[in-house]
Amino acid sequence: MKTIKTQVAIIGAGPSGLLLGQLLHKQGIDNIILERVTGDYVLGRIRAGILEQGFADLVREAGVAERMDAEGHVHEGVELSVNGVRHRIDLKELTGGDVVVCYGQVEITRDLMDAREAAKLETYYEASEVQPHDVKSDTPYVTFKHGGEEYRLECDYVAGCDGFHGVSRQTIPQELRTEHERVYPFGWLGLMADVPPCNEELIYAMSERGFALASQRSLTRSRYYLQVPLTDKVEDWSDERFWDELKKRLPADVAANMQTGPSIEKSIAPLRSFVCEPMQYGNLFLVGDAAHIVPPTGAKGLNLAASDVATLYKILTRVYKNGDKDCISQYSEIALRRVWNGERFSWWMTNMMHDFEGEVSSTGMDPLMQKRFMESELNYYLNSENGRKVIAEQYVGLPYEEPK
Ligand code: RFL
Ligand code: PHB
Repeated sequence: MKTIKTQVAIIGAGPSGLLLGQLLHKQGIDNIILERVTGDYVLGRIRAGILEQGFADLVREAGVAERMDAEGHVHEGVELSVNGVRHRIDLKELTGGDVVVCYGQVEITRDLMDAREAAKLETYYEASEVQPHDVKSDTPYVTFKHGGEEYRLECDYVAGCDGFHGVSRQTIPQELRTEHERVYPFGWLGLMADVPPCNEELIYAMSERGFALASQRSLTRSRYYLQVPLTDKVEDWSDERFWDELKKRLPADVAANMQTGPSIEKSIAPLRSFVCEPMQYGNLFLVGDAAHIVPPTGAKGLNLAASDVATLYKILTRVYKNGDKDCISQYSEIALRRVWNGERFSWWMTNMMHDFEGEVSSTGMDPLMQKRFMESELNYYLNSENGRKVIAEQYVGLPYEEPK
């Protein structure tokens, strides 16, 4: 067994692990990342596209913002369409200046990987059997296998940035964690194509045929989503069928101008709300999807991961710079406050904009009554300036809380 040492062992080289690693490095805090798959595999996961300003600022603080600032597009507004009627939410005006940045998760991950390589920071890709040990003690360690060799990584802290299916959350004894979960009765079918976006800003569309989202990655690359039954398979959806259905769900004038083309990616993601409490156990911290999942309707998943990273990075900086070990215990509480807010917003947006027909309602209402209430709620919010302000404030993201 080969023994290696660092200050913070990071499990997972997704955006959470890479961003945390970069921020800690900037503060002179040593870290090693252990990742189960290859870097290329990580970059093959097409996911988020919308970054809150807080996230963008954090990427700038990490010194990795050059490409994001050059190629990312600032969006000052977002549209919601209700049965073909378009409503614009002016994010900038309603929030007093806040906006979101449209820049893909793949791109941000690649920028973080490049920066990590340039700084010659250690990352073990294709590390198998990763397992944290003794995380309640002052001498935790993580064992793993790499290139046919067994390793013992000794560290002060373990950051579990290993996503929903990772090993870190399972390290917290079952009787000490509570997992809250809601699985929605539909999924999102996503399609990427090298065609110009159908609109300058994103359009979230609620329609009689179900939900659709028109998003983008650049002026020449579009990302679209359709609500589909969980029983559907990607093979059921030819490109032609996708484009036809999308046009029926988006406002007619938008559909009329839509450019279509061959897909370069197509996949179905299930929708889930999930929170694990607490988010820490001794010297192990859960970060990002390892601790919580939101349905993508509010564009909050990656952004919540970033606020966890911000909290943990500030706490660890205090520990190493000021010797203030006591502040460690604040992590879970601070992170969870923002997580629950993002969870609630994502759940609410999902409820208002999707077709739940067929799901047995837990409210005791018949499905049509439930649907009418949702439509009424959505119309109320969109037709009132106060209502639009509530959506705008949440969409751009609440401020990060500073540790005490
Ligand atoms: P990730 O990205 O899942 O990375 C975890 C990493 O850990 C590795 N790993 C392990 N490594 C070592 N040992 C083990 N035992 C391991 N087990 C796992 C994995 O290989 C992986 O590399 O989690 P992270 O870093 O917390 O990042 C979270 C985000 O990826 C996620 O929240 C977002 O993608 C969610 N999301 C969106 N978020 C937004 O903020 N805005 C959006 O617009 C948005 N759109 C989306 C989304 C997620 C989607 N899907 C498919 C889930 C759209 C979609 C369709
Ligand atoms: C995306 O571009 O992938 C995207 C944008 C906004 C969302 C979800 C996904 O709410």
